[in-house]
Parts: sequence; C-alpha cells; structure tokens
Amino acid sequence: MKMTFRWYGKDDKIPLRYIAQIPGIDGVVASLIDIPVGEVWPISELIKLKDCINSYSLNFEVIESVNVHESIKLGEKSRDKYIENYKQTLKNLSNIGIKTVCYNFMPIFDWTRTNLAKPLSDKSTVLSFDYDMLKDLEPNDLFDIVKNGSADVVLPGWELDRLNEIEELFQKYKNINEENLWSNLKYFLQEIIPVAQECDINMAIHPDDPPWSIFGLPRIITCKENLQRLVDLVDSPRNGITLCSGSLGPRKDNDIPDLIRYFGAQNKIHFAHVRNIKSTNTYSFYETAHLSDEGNLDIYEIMKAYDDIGFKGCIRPDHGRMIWGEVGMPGYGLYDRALGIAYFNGINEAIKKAKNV
Ligand SMILES: [Mn+2]
Repeated sequence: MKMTFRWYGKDDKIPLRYIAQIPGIDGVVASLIDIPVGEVWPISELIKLKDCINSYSLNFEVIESVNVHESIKLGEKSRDKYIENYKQTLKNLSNIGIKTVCYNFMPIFDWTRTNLAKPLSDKSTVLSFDYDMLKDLEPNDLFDIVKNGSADVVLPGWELDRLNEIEELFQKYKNINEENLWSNLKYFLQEIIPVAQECDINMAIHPDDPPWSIFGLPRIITCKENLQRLVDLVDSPRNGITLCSGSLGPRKDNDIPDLIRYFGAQNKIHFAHVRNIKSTNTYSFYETAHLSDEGNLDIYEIMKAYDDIGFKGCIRPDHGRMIWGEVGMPGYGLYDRALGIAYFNGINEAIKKAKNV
C-alpha cells in the first residue's frame, strides 16, 4: 500500500516540505478546491498542482474529491451538462496521471458534525457528532457551528455561499427518497464509468458520514449491503469504493475488517481512509486518536485485513485530533495525522515481520 496525506493546496497551513518529512510517506491526496462544483477542472491548474507536489518528491495519484453537482443527485434535466463537465474533468485528470478519484453522493451536506472542537480529557480537541443536539438544530445552525469552529478556514462542502441555496435545495429534496437517489446515482455511473475506463481511472465513492439520514435527507452509502448494491449498479472494475473506517464505523453492524476482506476479494477498494471513533450512544460519537485503545475500532485488525487482501492502493490517516497547540483546519492538522501514519507504519512492519518468522 502507498501511504498518503491529504493536502488542501497552497492555502493549507501545512507546507508540503513538512509532509515530505513524515517517515514512509509516498504522496499526497489533493484537489482543486477553488473550482465551483460542476465546472471542468482546467488542465493548466492541474499541471501546476502536480508539479508543485512532485517538486517535493511526493506522488500525486489520488484526487479527493471531484464533487458531484446537486443537479445530478436530484436527477434534474440540467444534470447532463454537469455530467459532461465531469467526464471532461476525468479526461484532464487522466492526462496528468491521476489513477483514483474519490467522490460522494450525499445530498446537500458533505460530512456533518455538531462540534468541531470537543475537548477530550487530555485537552486535545476532536470533531464529534451528537444526534440529540442535531435534533434541535436547523441546517443554518450547522453552518454557524462550522464557521465558528473552523479557525478561519473555509471547509470544503461548507462554503458560506451555499447557505443561500439551502432552503431551495431542501425544497427540491422533498421529492427525493432513497430509491430516487439510487436511480440518480445509477444514471451518473452509467455515464461516468465508461469514461473512467478509457481514462484508466478508478472511481471510489466515499461512504456517507455519518452513515444515516440527517434532516430527513436520504443517505444510501452506509453499510455492506448498500456498498454491494453500489458496485453492482454498473459492473466494472473501475466502479469501486473509498473504504473509510471512521465514516462506516459508527454503525455497529459495520464490521470494518470484514468489509475490507469482502470488498477486497472483489477488488473494489480503490482508496482507504483509516481513523478511529468512539460511540457515545447509537447515533452519537466522537473522533479519537488512531490508537485502537482510544476508540471502538481495532486498527491492528484493519491493517491486517488490508495486508491479507494485498492492498496496493493509496491509504491515508483520516481526521486527527488537534494537539500540541496547533491551530488549523479541524481534523486536518499535521501532528496527529503524522502520528497516525507512524502508527500504521509500525503495525505494518510488525505484520510483515511476524509473517516471515
Ligand atoms: Mn473518510
């Protein structure tokens, strides 16, 4: 597997030269965050981004994410225009050597949390999701939470100008149930996957985070059965998943090592996110350090499962805690994610050496 680190481009407070110093790092996962959703990503910008990353001897193979325009998720007439743009973006990405594209199909909201800086007992802070709290919130309250907790960084998916369209979007989603969303996803994949095939690009859907409905909106990429339904929508080796342990993990029926083996056996895992979470009740949880003892997930078993399937793709630590006085994008500081990589490297070395005994 190739160890990677998510980087938010030139405005990221973490410089590439620091990322290049993480032991065992292979590359970064990045995107063009300034391009509005639905527009074609210009090749000139992509070349600049790639050259910048490569100049630190870091590889650039994975895009996270090329987001899907709401009109595609809603199945509106205008979707065809956005699908054509998406295809052109895939072609441009292929031209600079991108091998994997992460995307998601969550209505309106990307990842959702009710607190971006929940203090743990050691005074580190983490992102958390409290279902009881969400029940009393309106969607615009969530934008306030994200704005106030984001250390003056605009978090992808939570751009404030989106607030203006929220009411209208909710109105449109009134007519969209889970089955409608599935059929809109199928329409999208039937168009996109043949192009991905030509471009030699793996499409890797990210699970919904958290993996259940919020504000009554349908969410479908949530569990083993639905992930299988996704890969069966369009039968192609290019139609796969980003297996995110922290997104799927809050659901008790999602056994992460089992999911890795099950979808790994079908060669459907194109990208891996590893992080830990701790549940506080059925629908509430907070993020923790990567260490198995800190959360619900057994990270050794997860890395063992990746080793068992001979995973060759890119893997990255997902969100980290904010520690050691670092100020930055919640979940995306340098220190705790670098600790995550050191931990994964240690586990991998132990797994490999134990096998040779
Ligand atoms: Mn993830």
